[in-house]
Amino acid sequence: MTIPSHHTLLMTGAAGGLGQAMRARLKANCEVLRLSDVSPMAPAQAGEEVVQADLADADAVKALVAGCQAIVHFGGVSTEQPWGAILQANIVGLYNLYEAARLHGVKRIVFASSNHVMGFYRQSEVVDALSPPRPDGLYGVSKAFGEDLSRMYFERHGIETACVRIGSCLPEPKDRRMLASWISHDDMHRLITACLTTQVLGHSIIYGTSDNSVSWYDNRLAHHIGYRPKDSSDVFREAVFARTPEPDLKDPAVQFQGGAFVKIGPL
Ligand code: NAI
Ligand code: 15L
Repeated sequence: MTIPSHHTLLMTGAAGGLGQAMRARLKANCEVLRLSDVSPMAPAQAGEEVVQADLADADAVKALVAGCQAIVHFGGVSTEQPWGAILQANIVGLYNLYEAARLHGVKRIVFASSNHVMGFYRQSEVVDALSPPRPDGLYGVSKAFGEDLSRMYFERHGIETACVRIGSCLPEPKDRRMLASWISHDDMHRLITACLTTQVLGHSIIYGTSDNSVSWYDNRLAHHIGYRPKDSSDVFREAVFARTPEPDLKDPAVQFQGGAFVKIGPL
C-alpha cells in the first residue's frame, strides 16, 4: 500500500506517455495531484487539478508550483530534437521550475533524467552514479544539465532531487537493447514513491530500471532511496529474441548503451 507523503504533488508532462501511465498511480501518494503539460490533458477528476502551462514561461511556472510540496518532473522534450526545442523545454524550462521551487519553498523533486546522459558507454560496460557523463546527443546533454542544475539548487538551497536516469519505461521491452534498459510502469511508480518517501534523499542519481538479468547499471550508491524493483524484462526475453534480428555488432546502435540515439538527430 502507498502511504501519501505530500499534500499537493505536482506532476509535469501529464499529457505524455509516462505522465498518463503515472497519473492514476500517483494519486495514492498525495491528497491533491496537480497535473500540468503544455498539451491538453484529460479533465480533472476528484483529487486532481489540471493546469496547462509552458515550462518556458517563467511566470506560468511560478504560478504552477505555488502551494506544492513536491514535484515529479516528466515534462520536456523526450527524444533527440533540434536545439531550439530542447533549449526552451529542457534548459530554460528546468531553470524556471527550480527557481519556482526555490521561491515557493518546495524541498523535494523527482527529475526524469535519462539513460542518454550515459549513452556513449558501451553495452559491455557497467556504470554507476559516479561514472562521468557521456551524453549521446543534445537531449542527453540537456539531461546532464538538469542533473548539474539540481545539484546546485541542493548545495545552495537544500532542495533535494532524485535524478532518475530512466532506461526505457514502456509496457514491454520493444527490442533486445531494452531487455537491459526496461522498467515497468509499476516499478517506475515504486521508484518515484521511494524517492518521495525516503527520509533523507539528498541529491542522488539512480538508474531507473526493473530487476533485469542483463543490466548496464549499478545502483549500489542509491541504496538509501530504498527502491526495490519487483518486475523483470526476463519474462519477455524469449519473445523479443524470436521477433528481432541477430544484432550487427558493427552497428553503433548495438555497441553503445544509448542504442539508436547515438546516431540520430539534427547534428
Ligand atoms: P513524452 O514526450 O511522451 O512526454 C513529455 C511531455 O512533456 C509531453 O506531454 C509534452 O507535451 C510535455 N512538454 C514538452 N515540452 C513542454 C513544455 N515546454 N512545457 C510543458 N510541457 C512540455 O515523454 P515520456 O516518455 O512520457 O517521458 C517523460 C519524461 O521522462 C521525459 O522528461 C523524458 O525525457 C524522460 N524519460 C523517459 C523515458 C521513457 O522510457 N519513457 C526514458 C528516459 C527518460
Ligand atoms: C529516453 O530517454 C526517451 O525519452 C524514451 O523515449 C526512450 O527512447 C528511452 O530513452 C530509451 O532509451 O529507450
